[in-house]
Amino acid sequence: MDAGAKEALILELHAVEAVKLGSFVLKSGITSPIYLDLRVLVSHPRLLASVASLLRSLVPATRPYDLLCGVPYTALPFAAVLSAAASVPMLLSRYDTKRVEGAYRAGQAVLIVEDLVTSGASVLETVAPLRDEGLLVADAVVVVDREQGGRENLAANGVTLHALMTLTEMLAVLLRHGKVSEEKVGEVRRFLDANRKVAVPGVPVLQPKAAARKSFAERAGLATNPMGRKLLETMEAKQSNLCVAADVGTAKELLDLAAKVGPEICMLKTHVDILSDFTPDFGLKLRTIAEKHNFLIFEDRKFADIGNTVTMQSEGGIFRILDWADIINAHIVPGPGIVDGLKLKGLPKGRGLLLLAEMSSAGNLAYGDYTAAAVKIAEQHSDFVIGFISVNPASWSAAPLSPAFIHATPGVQMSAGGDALGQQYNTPYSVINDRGSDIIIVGRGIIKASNPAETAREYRIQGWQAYQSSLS
Ligand code: 5BU
Repeated sequence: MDAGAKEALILELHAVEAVKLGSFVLKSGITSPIYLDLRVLVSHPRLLASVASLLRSLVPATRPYDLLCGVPYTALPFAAVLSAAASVPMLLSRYDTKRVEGAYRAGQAVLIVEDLVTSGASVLETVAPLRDEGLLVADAVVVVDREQGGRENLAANGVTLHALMTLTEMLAVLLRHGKVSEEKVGEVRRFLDANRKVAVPGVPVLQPKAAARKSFAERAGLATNPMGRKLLETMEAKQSNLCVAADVGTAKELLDLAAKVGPEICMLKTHVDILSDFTPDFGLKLRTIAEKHNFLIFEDRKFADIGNTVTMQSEGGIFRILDWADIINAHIVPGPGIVDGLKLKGLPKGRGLLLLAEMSSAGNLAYGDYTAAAVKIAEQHSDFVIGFISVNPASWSAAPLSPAFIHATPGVQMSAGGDALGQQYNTPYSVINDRGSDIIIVGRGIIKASNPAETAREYRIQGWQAYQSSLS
């Protein structure tokens, strides 16, 4: 939505008294100096229709949905108006009976419609019965994001929030138009700062791990797998928590890139199966560069089969991955047997394994119990598993994870955003400091830059500064 339309909408919401100032106890139990009452929109059908149509425009065309579901009660008319205007059928998700009313088939995608999000608890209450019926929920549209942890709580549950506006944006417009005083805005800002993370019962809250964080050097001493220790020591020695994703089409380009970014990185990530000119000496050539610049090689093969098959896939074939990759990774979908299979040949060669506990792409299914299962498997195999592919490890369950485990996070660029195929980007600072990860994995942000070596240096500095500020 452009700035002019947003401003007009905010002023209209104010005119119909949807914005109330005073002292209010919210559903989550906190007392707020501002209350947004979007129920009043039922008395203003033209405004209701325009809000519904704006909500519809929030969802990118790349994220199609089959059904709509409003969160009771305020958003039900929003969803109904949107449903009628867009000819998209609607469902009712009843939190009293936990039943879903309306016609649907398992596997259909449902867009959640909500008026405002504080902690995200109401959205999650609505999502649960839908998912129990086999429906897929990846997106929620909302009029106002109160910026109090809802976005993060929802993301931790696999739901991407799309908001028409934030509370901060709303206040800025009202202040500019003399509808609220500076003093009141200050009060609301202080309130927001003090209540950035409203918990949802049963949902882990985003909590920077700053206080509990140990340095990479200390953690190297705790590592049980030699490759995990080597990675942490390399990070400390090079003052780098940057991994470049070398997603180029040929071995020649990859080796060139490795030589250029080598001094800046702790690890180079490869997808060997995208190289059109792969030859068996590729591994040796890459290892020579890795030794020269002191970085580790991570083949992002994402093994995903039964133990017996992955043993063969990792050791043999054309690529002979275990001959040259220091670190490999695996999905946990097949269960712990996949780790046993990879360990069989990988551990004697001194390799390390990262488990995919989360993914960076929109609508992915690795969250909640799945992430918890990855942690459990890692703990049972801490001789071989060195850590995780993580997106928001700070939001994982309360049980403390051994500091020896390393978190590596893809989906990183200098500014947040995404690509046309579902990739979602966070900034180095957010990934390391807010989300509690250790390593930033950067692909196109570096390899498509006009000067990859210089850009890698900038990312290394950003990543390292974020790490340092998370220690203090
Ligand atoms: P990008 O160009 O920075 O978007 O590249 C990201 C890289 O990380 C790319 O090689 C992906 O295959 C890889 N990746 C990812 O993006 N998201 C994930 O959840 C995992 C890997 Br696992």
